[in-house]
Amino acid sequence: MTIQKILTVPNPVLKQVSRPVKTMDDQIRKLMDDMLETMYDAPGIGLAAIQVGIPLRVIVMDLAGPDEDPAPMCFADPEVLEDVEEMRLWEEGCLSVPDFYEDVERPERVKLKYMDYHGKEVVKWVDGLFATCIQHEMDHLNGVLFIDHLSRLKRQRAVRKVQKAERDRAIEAAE
Ligand code: K2U
Ligand code: ZN
Repeated sequence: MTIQKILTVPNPVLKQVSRPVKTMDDQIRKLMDDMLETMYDAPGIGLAAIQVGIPLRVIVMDLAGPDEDPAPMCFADPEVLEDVEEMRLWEEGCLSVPDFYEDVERPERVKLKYMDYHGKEVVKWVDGLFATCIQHEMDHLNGVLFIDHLSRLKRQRAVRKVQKAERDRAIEAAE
């Protein structure tokens, strides 16, 4: 398995709309395996394929706590079939917008349809952190970042903060 580089804002690749997988095969499973290794290394609890530069509708997640056994989940071509009116506020972060966190409101439950690691179709309702995270990741598949749900001022602050941190790292590395 291979750890991939995670793209960060303002990389325009992150704004691309990803293509459907349609059928599961070993190449997609290898991508999912690499994404899981990349996510655990970051560390994070979710990752969309576009974040490692692959414009395919593939997501991996693991919501297990630090004292629990890993519980990796893989999703291909996920769709939200239904959601609820009740909204939930959650302080979100993103591996493509490092060290920036802001509250985002999303439907607290969604009915999800997707193809699993073995190509089986799954339909189920999810809620809590699962609902928040899968909606955050599905936004990535449509070229949308969580900062796109914020005011322009907050979004600009986030991008400037990431760019400054990357400049400072480059200067430190050159010294
Ligand atoms: O898309 C990503 O970069 C993965 C996010 C997933 C996430 C976003 C919002 C809310 C929950 C999860 C990263 O895992 S960000 C790191 C993180 C971890 C736990 C809770 C919040 C953020
Ligand atoms: Zn993200």
